[in-house]
Amino acid sequence: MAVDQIKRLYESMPAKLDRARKRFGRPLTLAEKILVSHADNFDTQEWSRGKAQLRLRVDRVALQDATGQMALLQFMQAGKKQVAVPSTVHCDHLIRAQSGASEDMQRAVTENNEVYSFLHSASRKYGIGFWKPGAGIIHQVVLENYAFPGGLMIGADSHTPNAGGLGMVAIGVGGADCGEAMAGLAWEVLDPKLIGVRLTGKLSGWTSAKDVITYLLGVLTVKGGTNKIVEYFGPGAESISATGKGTICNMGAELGATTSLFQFDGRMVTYLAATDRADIAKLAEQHREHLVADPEVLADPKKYYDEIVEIDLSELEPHIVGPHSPDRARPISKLAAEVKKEGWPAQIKAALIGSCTNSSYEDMKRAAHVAMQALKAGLKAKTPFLVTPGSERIYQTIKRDGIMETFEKIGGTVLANACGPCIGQWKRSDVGKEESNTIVSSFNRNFPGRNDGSAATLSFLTSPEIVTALVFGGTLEFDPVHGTIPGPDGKAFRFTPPESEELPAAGFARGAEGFEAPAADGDTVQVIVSPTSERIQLLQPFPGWDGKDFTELPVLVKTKGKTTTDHISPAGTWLLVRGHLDKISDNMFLGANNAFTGEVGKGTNPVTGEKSQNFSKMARELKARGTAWAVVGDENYGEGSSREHAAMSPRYLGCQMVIVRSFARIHETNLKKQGILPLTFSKPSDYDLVEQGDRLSVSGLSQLTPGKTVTVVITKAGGKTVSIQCLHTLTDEQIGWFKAGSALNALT
Ligand code: MIC
Ligand code: SF4
Repeated sequence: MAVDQIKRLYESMPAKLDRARKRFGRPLTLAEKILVSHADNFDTQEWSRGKAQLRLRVDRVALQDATGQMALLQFMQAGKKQVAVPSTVHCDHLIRAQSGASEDMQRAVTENNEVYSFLHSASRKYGIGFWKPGAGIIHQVVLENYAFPGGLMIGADSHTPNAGGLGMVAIGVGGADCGEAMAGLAWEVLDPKLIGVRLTGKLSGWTSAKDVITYLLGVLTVKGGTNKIVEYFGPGAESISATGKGTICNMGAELGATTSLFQFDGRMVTYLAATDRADIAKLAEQHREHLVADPEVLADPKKYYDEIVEIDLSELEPHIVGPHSPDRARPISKLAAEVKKEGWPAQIKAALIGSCTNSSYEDMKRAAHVAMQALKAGLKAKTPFLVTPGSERIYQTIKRDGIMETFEKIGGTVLANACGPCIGQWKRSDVGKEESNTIVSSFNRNFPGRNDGSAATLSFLTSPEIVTALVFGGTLEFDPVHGTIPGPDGKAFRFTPPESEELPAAGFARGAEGFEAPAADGDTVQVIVSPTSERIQLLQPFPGWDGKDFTELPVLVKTKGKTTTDHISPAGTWLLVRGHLDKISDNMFLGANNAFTGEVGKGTNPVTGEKSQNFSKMARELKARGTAWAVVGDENYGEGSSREHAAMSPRYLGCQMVIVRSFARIHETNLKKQGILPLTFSKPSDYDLVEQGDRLSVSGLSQLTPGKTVTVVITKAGGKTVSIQCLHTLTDEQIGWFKAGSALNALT
């Protein structure tokens, strides 16, 4: 964003903040300052944490190549000539990691040609900045180029909060939200509650930023942040670099949080200056008081945040989380005992560092410091080691500074600057599909099947430096912080804590940055989509609601336990058809645990009785008969990715209603946007009432009213009925989306 736009924002803040202080009758937190300064209309806006729906004006929109396809296809349906806010597209998710950066890149460009041509031509036409494949991972590139203190951004990716490391409110959303903001509409979000995290002490030794968030995940769990903003403050914050703050905010997505952010400080100034934005740093310094919480708030936080967590960084031990959920946390010193108790395979089959969460210069340098110690001691790697740099800038810099050479000397493979193994774009041949095995990484997600498509892989997450040390232990039973491993001379070898400067002393090296500006005259550009494309399918609007109540909808699937968007719409090879709704719908619920039969991805057809049928096949059969259906789900349903395919595929194949114990924020909105009715059981135990073969009815849909419960009648196989109460969070406007068939239909 141009400096003068930021200047205008900062200059407009004092008056807006004063009005807010008067209206609320109290001082403001930083998150509140940013939300208030981006209100579409402060005067008519209702403010009530956890209750009001905020209408905001965003400063930026960021898209990546997997979710961005649907976002652009939806934006195109709005019929606008240009995007209304600065926007960028980043080609990062579609690059498959197989044999190292240069071959992987070449293969990706050929394989994904159709998709890249679509994204590229659409970007050129509509005024969107285009970051080519190889330029880097969306969140790292955004942090290096666009994030700024006090800004508001949305992105079609759940880890958009990474930019909170520079004091920005950056929120992950579905593609439809992005499409609408790009079309010039105000963007809506539930007024979040606020968790204040007060940091004291200092990071030092082995403890790194990653441990702040892995520890917090253990405290708050994967649903502890739902519809909340996590705001960090306190004297300990200055001991964390801006990129370290980015790591913490990035992985705050795993708390289900709306976003996370830090108060503006000197570490942000340093980072902005190092990434060629000294002008923005100066401007922010001039407006510092508006980019931090009010002093009264910081002096007595309990009074102003809904919840407070205190973390003493000096006492914090390095943590490791997993397997299968990022909130399964413990200090690294407690891992070995748990591995034994649980019978998990202790041998580590692969160690991976990088990803959007942990690929700063500091991360790479600390990992290299550990690797150097091992090299000096003559230790041999016991585990394959894969490195994904976050951006071309990081890649060129670690190459210049010899860090890459160190990684290569320990047998490491440097992959393309892309998501790769983090999103299942990893062609692995060392273990069989069903073979139970263990991997460690510095990524942010570890759901079953996430990295290599195999649910038998147990994935643990920790800091890059701990991952690197584990390469030499080769086992989860090694604690690099307190333990030793045998050196080549037979003597016990102990690592010393990693050291690194925060930023490259010689500045960042530059390479092929990979940015392409939009065309000067978009009218001359045509968006390239072949009518016979196997990868991109132009969207047809979903039909509007027929005005009828739901009568005896069969339950296609009742999911048990964790149902992330990776369970509903898996990634990996399915990324190839993210722009083709019909084709991708074949993956629907492939990873879901069936509560009725215990199967994964399959169930009994509620109409024909056919057993062990794949859910998408079942749904297609029901659709062909004109039978709409419903889904029943468990806690935190739709956790994880922002991919709206997890809502669009069900909608496309005939789903009308999803009833769950609780929803993850982004997914609930995605369901609303696509015209599905999302309900929660008002008594969570009513989940247990739904059995195989039951049918669900809802009457009075034309009187759907915000805040009013809905009665759902369960008809049992024998004809007996049970009535239960369900809640919904639809606003009047969102009820309009349901009636129109989708948010987009309501708009056009
Ligand atoms: C993820 O980390 O799960 C992803 C892949 O980046 C997703 C986006 C996607 O599914 O394309 C996300 O986090 O939103
Ligand atoms: Fe890419 Fe992984 Fe980051 Fe998602 S979490 S943006 S897949 S690197």
